[in-house]
Amino acid sequence: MTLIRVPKSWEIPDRSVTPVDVFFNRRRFLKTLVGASLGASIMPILGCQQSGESALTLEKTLNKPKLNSVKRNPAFAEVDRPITAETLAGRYNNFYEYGSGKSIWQAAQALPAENWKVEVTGLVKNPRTYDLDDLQKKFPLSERVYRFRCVEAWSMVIPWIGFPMRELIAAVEPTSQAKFVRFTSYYDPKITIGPAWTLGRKLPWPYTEGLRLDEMANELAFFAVGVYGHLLPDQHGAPLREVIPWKYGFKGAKSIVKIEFVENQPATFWNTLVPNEYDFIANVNPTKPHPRWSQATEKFVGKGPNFEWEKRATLPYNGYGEYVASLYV
Ligand SMILES: Nc1nc2c(c(=O)[nH]1)N[C@H]1C(S)=C(S)[C@@H](COP(=O)(O)O)O[C@H]1N2
Ligand SMILES: [Mo]
Repeated sequence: MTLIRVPKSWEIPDRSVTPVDVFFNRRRFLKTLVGASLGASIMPILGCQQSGESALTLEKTLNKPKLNSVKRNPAFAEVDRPITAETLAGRYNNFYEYGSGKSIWQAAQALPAENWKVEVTGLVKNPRTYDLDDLQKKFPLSERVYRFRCVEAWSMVIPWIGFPMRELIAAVEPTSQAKFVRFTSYYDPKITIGPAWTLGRKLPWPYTEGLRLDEMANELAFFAVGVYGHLLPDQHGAPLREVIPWKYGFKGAKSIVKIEFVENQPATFWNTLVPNEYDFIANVNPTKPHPRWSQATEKFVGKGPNFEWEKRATLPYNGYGEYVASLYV
């Protein structure tokens, strides 16, 4: 197990990490070349993007119904660094269902977010299937500005809109047997066109993640239905995703279709694929390096509209120790 390496586009040792802005510009440059050589007819999206008369611009994908009446929670109104530009967060994503690169915002528009249903099931007194309307009626929405830290060592600050996970716990009432929760993301290989195999290993689709129940009940654990003042764009995991700000980003499953309360620690996507690199707990921890790179510092992207970034010291628990450190003593 420990000998198997599954390098993803971003899994590169710290010493050879390409600055994010350079990486992005190079990718765009390469795509432009590819688009030019293949011709606009087989690359319609790229072709449109370049001519500016686009069927699918980034702005269109971000233009979701506004959540105007939602108030920012004063306890989470700001952090120690600026909010990342929406047009940056919306075009630099991880969403393997739509591809292993960062530029999945176009491919993710295939996600059928309309008439969404999420099944809440398992060891609960009140199992129930909710649609997005039910969720918004049942759970009052608020906005929280959270730091966001990917295990790849880039970070952002994102203004999420949603509701605390503990509200769902109160509604469905897990039984005393329930010790963990498992989240399953939408998966349909006809639509989610991301890789099925990597280096001879089958990816354990669908994407799943999990938490201990006491982690889920923590004040910070959040379900997002919106971001930047409107409903979630598809690339951010519409219409419902987890946000766990003290853990690495991969813990936050996108486009959730199922929430199961279970007795034993559930298998999860990255932990199943590469267990020695992605543990179940995955708390942000500057003193615990990833096997292939340091986690002592991070590249904060949020200084401007593009990939201007600054190097920052990684904060234990991503800066949320006062809320969560007691969970891990
Ligand atoms: N279903 C699903 N959820 C996912 C992922 C994914 O590939 N599939 N990637 C994770 C990772 S590694 C990160 S860093 C965040 C990225 O969220 P963002 O694109 O909204 O910034 O989503 C997480 N949730
Ligand atoms: Mo990530």
